[in-house]
Amino acid sequence: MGNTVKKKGDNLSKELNKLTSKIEKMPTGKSVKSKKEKSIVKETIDESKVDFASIEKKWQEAWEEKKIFEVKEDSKKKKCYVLEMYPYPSASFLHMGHVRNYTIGDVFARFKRMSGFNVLYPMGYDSFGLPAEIASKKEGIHPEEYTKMAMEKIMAYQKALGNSYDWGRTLSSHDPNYYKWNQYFFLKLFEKGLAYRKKAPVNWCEKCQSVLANEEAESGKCWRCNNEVVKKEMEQWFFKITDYADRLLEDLSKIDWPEKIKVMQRNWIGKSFGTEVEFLINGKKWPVFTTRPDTLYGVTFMVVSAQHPNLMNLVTSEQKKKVEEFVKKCMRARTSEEIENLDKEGAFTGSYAINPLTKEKVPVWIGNFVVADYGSGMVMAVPTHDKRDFEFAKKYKIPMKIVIQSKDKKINLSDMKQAFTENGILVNSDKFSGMENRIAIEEITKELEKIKMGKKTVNYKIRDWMISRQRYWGTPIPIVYCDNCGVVPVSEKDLPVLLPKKVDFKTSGNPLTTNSEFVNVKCPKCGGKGKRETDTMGGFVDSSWYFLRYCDNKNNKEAFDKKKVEYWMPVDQYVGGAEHAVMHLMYARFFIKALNDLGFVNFDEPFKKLFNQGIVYKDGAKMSKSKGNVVFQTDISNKYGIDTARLFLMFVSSPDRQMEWSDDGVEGSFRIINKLIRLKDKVSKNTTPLQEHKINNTIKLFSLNIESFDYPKAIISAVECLDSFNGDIKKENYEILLKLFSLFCPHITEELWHNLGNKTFISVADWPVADESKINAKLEEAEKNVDKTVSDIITVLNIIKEKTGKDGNKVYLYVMPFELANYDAEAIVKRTGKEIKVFAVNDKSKYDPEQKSSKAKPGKPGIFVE
Ligand code: ANZ
Ligand code: ZN
Repeated sequence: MGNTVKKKGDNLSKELNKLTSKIEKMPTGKSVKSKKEKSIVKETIDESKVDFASIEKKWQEAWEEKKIFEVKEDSKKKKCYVLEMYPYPSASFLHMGHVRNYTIGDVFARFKRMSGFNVLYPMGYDSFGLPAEIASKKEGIHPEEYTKMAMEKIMAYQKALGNSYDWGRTLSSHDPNYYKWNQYFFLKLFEKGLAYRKKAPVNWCEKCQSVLANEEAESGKCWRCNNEVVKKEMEQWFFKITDYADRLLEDLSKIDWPEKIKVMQRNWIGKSFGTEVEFLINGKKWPVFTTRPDTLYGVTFMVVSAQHPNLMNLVTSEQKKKVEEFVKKCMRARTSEEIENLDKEGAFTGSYAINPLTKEKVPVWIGNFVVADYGSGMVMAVPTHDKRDFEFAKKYKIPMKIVIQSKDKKINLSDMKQAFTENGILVNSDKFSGMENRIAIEEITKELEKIKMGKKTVNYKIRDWMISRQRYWGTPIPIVYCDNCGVVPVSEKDLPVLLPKKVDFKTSGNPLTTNSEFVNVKCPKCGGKGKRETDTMGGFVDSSWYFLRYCDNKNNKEAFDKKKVEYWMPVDQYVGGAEHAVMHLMYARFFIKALNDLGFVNFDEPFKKLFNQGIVYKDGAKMSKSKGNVVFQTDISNKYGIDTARLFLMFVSSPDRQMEWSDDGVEGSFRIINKLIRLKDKVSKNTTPLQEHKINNTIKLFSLNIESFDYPKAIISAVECLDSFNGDIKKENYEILLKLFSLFCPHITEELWHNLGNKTFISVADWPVADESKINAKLEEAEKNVDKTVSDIITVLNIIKEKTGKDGNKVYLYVMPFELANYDAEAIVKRTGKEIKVFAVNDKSKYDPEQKSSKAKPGKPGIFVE
């Protein structure tokens, strides 16, 4: 990944360098070339003595005191809900990756707010989870203290960013006022049969007698004792997301998300149309799922999963030992990625299966590449036309048979190097031979249906959502087990089931089981002895509806007021990492659909638009504390102020791209801000058509680019505009520039805005609207021509001086007749210090002793100097 990082940011950083080097030269008249000179520029900047830190503090306090970012429902105003995925509060500083992430959302929220929308932009904390629990096991600090401390810290750092959050709406998932409603919704789903219990494999350490999270079982070893981790079947709670598979798939068309995320969701749902084919093994029917019934005549063996529940029914006594050894080998916990890349391995069961059409007998193997819980957990293997089967057959020298022939180049068993997986014509397939394989898929399925040995079917990859965690730091599942009544839900009036504070963190198992007062309770139904469920809910339950609670975070009667939620929802712009493409984003979509069915909300998709920010890299690796390659928020803000960090991060690369951090660019952004500050001294009453053109054109470009998240382009347009002012700028136009920059640099622009005498806040000022009638690209063209001509005149003057030792005094310009208006003699006089006369080339009365007018070209006048 390291190599591609640079490439992507390249063009933009070039652009940035070009722009900021212009700025380097302009304000002080010193160009920055050597290191020595660079320090001169630093000194001049230091001379400006702008105390960024106190400006930031002043305006952050003023915004909070005046509550300018707090919002209420207002039916007369169009709403816009901007949301960043709420963070896990870890007790560490924010680094540039975080700063970038939060700035992306803030810029958008500020833009929408100034554009007249009623903007809901909240922040809260995903404060349940494993790290706090691990910290308490290691350091003896209670997860609650740890979480409180971490939240205070992260909030302080977030506030220092100057983001326009409505801090009155904050929430944290470990707050009983929040998780009470997790429990409430759990009960509602339970009533509907959408929450249920079943056995499922967990990571298990035999030595610690404990369930492990995936994070604790990395590379198959227990984090505590380094013992091998195995899979163990245990009762777990699930949400029935599979009931919603089709809706989750179809409704992707309703939402405006990056296509790559939609693709990941589609793959995760994994809807697959195929055929179920029945094979007879020892007189019993065993179904297999195939998407390629057209290859049925080419089946030369069967493969069953090592975790298939009825596996042992297939194994003959001679094969038992070998099979058991192999199954044990497969017990080790593995990630799905590991399974993908595993060498294909297996063992023979001793049994044979009968092909329903050919009546051929083929051997049944066990294989590590067949998953137990997809299809039927057994496959019909066609090594000639399936990659995995090919590998397996080669390894165990199982015969093969070609049944699909290529239309282009005939394939032969003798020189086959890989499976032929393309379309073709059936061969060796009895009455189906000669048929196109796409058609044969249909025809062979029909034949199977006729003889009652198969049928059309659909399979999904998605599995029900396992919410159980054998952990302390999460929402207790509101269930009691009673010997008489079985599984009994806690009644609603007894919610919340509070997480007890007193537990023993030294246990290797779930600390929650150590508090007997919590565990031993009366059965809610019969009053007899009961035991509480000690599993807690995984954090994805918390994050599946927190955005609803922001709409009404103080409600203690309901999870939220339906009207309020219906005003604000759905989220108009969601911002977060692509790593959440499937889990969080799928679970939240499911949860909202379920709440919709239960009548809690009247919409069925939570996030209308999604934006994935790119990752920040440094020295080729993702910026992270564990890698030790972090640049902290304070590293930059202490030196330049947070506005510089924000501007730089949004400028240097498009927010959806990954970027490589570089210290160099930061100074460039700092100079932009300083130029903006200095321009305040040039504020006047005067303007020109050219100035009006530039300002209005910039408003237009800037707004369009913010709307589409092309932040660097927006900034480039504003910086170019800023750059073009070497003389006066009309006050109103300067204020417009401040408004544009305020999205990225909210503190310094707020300060400058007030310096101009404004009593309101720029942060909630009206967004400027471009006056199209003042946009005239010709003016800009003309300006460029004058620039070029001035530099040509200077060159000519220098040549004359060199040749004759004399200074020229009078300059005559000959321009195309239609360009006459573009050459403002007065402006050229100002810039060259010479007397200037401008003629059209066809002017009969022009003074032109050396016939220089014949050299004139459009955009390039002839020049004569006396
Ligand atoms: C015979 C065959 C011949 C297949 C061929 C493919 C190509 P998708 O599209 O992902 O649904 N399969 C079925 N159940 C499986 C399981 N539990 N574990 C691993 N593989 C399984 O893939 C369906 C195909 O994956 C099925 O079609 C089956 O192999 C395999 F030339 O059947 B096929
Ligand atoms: Zn009971």
